[in-house]
Amino acid sequence: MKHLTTLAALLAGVAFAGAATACETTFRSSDTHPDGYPTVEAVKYMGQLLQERSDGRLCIEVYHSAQLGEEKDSIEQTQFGVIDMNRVSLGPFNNIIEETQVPSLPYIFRSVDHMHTVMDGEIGQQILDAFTPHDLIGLAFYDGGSRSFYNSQKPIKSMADLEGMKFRVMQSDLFVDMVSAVGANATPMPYGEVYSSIQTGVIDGAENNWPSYDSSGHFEVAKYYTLDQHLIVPEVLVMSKRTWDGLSAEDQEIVRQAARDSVPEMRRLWAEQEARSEAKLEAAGVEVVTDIDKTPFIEAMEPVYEKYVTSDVLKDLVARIQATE
Ligand code: GTR
Repeated sequence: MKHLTTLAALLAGVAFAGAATACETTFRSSDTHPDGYPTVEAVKYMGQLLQERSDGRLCIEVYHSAQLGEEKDSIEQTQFGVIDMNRVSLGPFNNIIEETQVPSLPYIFRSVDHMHTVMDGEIGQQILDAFTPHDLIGLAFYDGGSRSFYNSQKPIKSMADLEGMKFRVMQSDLFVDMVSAVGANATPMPYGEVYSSIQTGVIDGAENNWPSYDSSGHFEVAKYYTLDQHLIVPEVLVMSKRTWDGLSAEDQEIVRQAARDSVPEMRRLWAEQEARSEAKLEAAGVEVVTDIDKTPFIEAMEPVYEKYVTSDVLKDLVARIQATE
């Protein structure tokens, strides 16, 4: 019996090693976040599903920590097919794909639940489909929590406190206008440059969710965090259309389904990480302002909607999101 068990274990080991080395295709997937971050782990999980469902043929290797470049550049590389897959915020797509501006509008979603309902349904599918003419296949949306302002200078207790301050935003014109709308100045720059820019005083702060504020270390140089929650901008997992076109229809379906099936795991990891980061940073001395009146912020965003929601497609999307319960 003992021998049999040992033999079974050995065989299982051989089978596993066989599967691990049998990858015919390994997709290179980019992520700006460090190893262990929910998005990185969710794509690895998708890789496991893919490997299982393709009898070990299709694999994913996640290049975390911006090893393949900052988001804007890595998106171009994905369009060219140099990078196979990319997990990115919708923000850096705003200047390229009009439809991605809608879920990136400040205060468009009433809550994370509202965002999930919208992005899991027809509207989300319409936005995923909008990637195709830009040489990308939209596979699934991931969570990015809600983003709020943090800075190195002072606690922001009302919109007036933001007057004249300088904040980094993602490379999207929409976010530049969003910051101007609340009376501050925006500097678009890659994520990797934010820490030193705050440290050297080039900017006063930035805006992000709890897990990114934590993992980027920005809290070390900007300890005032105000939960105005101006954005609930989803993140997206895309595949290069070049890579996609090289797959059989059957493999395309396996990829699509594995991406979809990684979403619940991503949301589980996200919820855990959000709670962990919040507790960690509060213990580290971050000063959080929670009782902020969001109404003036919401009202101030009207010119942003007027400037960006101009085409019929976007007007329709905004109206449908607002009508979604
Ligand atoms: C994070 C997001 C990243 C990146 C970053 C940023 O929340 O997950 O994809 O967009 O923010 O601000 O650049």
